[in-house]
Amino acid sequence: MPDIRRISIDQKIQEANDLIANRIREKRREYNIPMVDIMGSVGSGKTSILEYFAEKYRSTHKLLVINGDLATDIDAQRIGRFGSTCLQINTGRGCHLLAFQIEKAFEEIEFENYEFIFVENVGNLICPSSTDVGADMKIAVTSVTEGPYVFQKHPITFKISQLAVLNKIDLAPAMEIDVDTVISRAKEIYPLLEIIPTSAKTGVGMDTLSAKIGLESV
Ligand SMILES: Nc1nc2c(ncn2[C@@H]2O[C@H](COP(=O)(O)OP(=O)(O)O)[C@@H](O)[C@H]2O)c(=O)[nH]1
Ligand SMILES: [Mg+2]
Repeated sequence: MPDIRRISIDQKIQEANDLIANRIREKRREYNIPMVDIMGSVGSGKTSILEYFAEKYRSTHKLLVINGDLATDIDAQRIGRFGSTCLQINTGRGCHLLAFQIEKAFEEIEFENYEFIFVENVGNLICPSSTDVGADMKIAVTSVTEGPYVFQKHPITFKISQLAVLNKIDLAPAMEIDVDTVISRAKEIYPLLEIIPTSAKTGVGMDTLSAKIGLESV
C-alpha cells in the first residue's frame, strides 16, 4: 500500500497570509491610518483615479500608495509626480499582492508621516479578490470600455468588495453603454453593493468616491 498523504498547502498559506494581514490592520490602527485595496483589470483606471486624488489632495493629505505590478514602476511614477509616496512591488508572475509584501514595504516608511494608504493591486479582476492584504476596504474598479457584463462575470470579486466603481462613464455614449442599466443589472446580483459611476478624466463621481472611502475627511 503506497504511503500517500494529502498536504493542504493552500490553507496553510492562506492562514499565514491572514495572520500578517491582521498584524497590518493592528499596526495601522495604532496610527489611525485607513487603507483601501483597489482591484481592477489592467486599463480600468485604477492609476488614473489615484492620480486624480494625489493631485487634488497634494497639499492637504499625506498619501502613501503601494503599487503592485508584474514588472514595471510606471504607475508609481505617474502617481508619484504629484508628491505622494509610492512604494513599488514587482510581483513577477504573481497575479496579486500578498500581505507579507505589504508588510515588507512598510519597513521603508514612517507611519506617522501618512494619513491614508492606497494599495493599487496587480491589474486583474480575479486573483486579488482571494487575498486579504490588511486593508479596511476592498474596492473593485471596472469601466464601461470593458463592456456591459463585467459585474456578471466576476461574482466573487464583487461579492467580497465593499464598494465598486464603474469608471470612464464619459466614454459610455461611444461604447453604446447605458450606465444606469449596467448598474441596475449589477444590483440585481449584489443588492447591497454600492456602485459609484465615475470619470477619472472629467472628475464626475470622484468626490462621492472620496467621501465613501473616508479620504475626504482624513
Ligand atoms: N476617457 C477616460 N479615460 C480614462 C478614464 N480613466 C482612465 N482612463 C484612461 O484609461 C487608460 C488606462 O488607465 P489606467 O489608470 O492606467 O488604468 P489601470 O491599469 O487600471 O491603472 C489610460 O489611458 C487613462 O488615461 C476615464 O474615466 N475616462
Ligand atoms: Mg495602474
